[in-house]
Amino acid sequence: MNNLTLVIANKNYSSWSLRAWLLMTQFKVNFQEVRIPLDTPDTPALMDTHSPNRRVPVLKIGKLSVWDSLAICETVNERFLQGAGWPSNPDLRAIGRSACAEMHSAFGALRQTMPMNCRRVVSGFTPDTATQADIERMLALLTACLTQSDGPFLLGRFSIADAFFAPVAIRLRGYRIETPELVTAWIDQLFDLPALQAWLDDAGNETETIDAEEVPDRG
Ligand SMILES: N[C@@H](CCC(=O)N[C@@H](CS)C(=O)NCC(=O)O)C(=O)O
Repeated sequence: MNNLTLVIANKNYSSWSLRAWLLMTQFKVNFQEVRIPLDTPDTPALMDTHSPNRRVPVLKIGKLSVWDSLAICETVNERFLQGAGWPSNPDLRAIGRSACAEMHSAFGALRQTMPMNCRRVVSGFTPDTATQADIERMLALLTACLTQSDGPFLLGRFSIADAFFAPVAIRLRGYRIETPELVTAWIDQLFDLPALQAWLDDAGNETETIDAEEVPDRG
């Protein structure tokens, strides 16, 4: 057993945790998992124990803590995947890095009004104007990646980009957003991965509910 521990939150809700977990699981990196349920009286103390910024995911490599999902994915790629987390084509790598950076720094409305919720399919969801604009940009970005790489994953083979956008795939399905054929095929590919299925199964078995993350059905 190596000395890697990935600290995550609820699998049902934690989109940031999913990114790091999916990359490591799909690439068969051995790690132990520590789960901190969000929004409980114990959450702040547990976060203090495991995370320098009270957020997860955190990857512990021996005494070293790496926080933030993008930093974790890059570190895992560098230390454990010999670079296989990104495609070998430098143009696709640059596109993938741009896409992940955009995911990290934008899409605020989509994140806020369409929280990831692995257990739910929300009916009657109508995006507001800002969310609709985020959805349109998202679909354009996903389509551009799939067109440029020729699929079936965003940059060809499964990469950090797919790990990063997996929560988006879950949201697009979960809020019943209409997607172009190319994007639908990518979502199907992702959902077919045993690693993602394992995460979804675990999420389905969790018992905690966070009301603020539960978007009501509207018909
Ligand atoms: N940009 C950070 C965001 C991490 C983040 O916001 N994580 C949430 C869980 S999804 C968290 O730890 N929240 C702490 C809390 O709600 O107490 C990343 O990419 O890792």
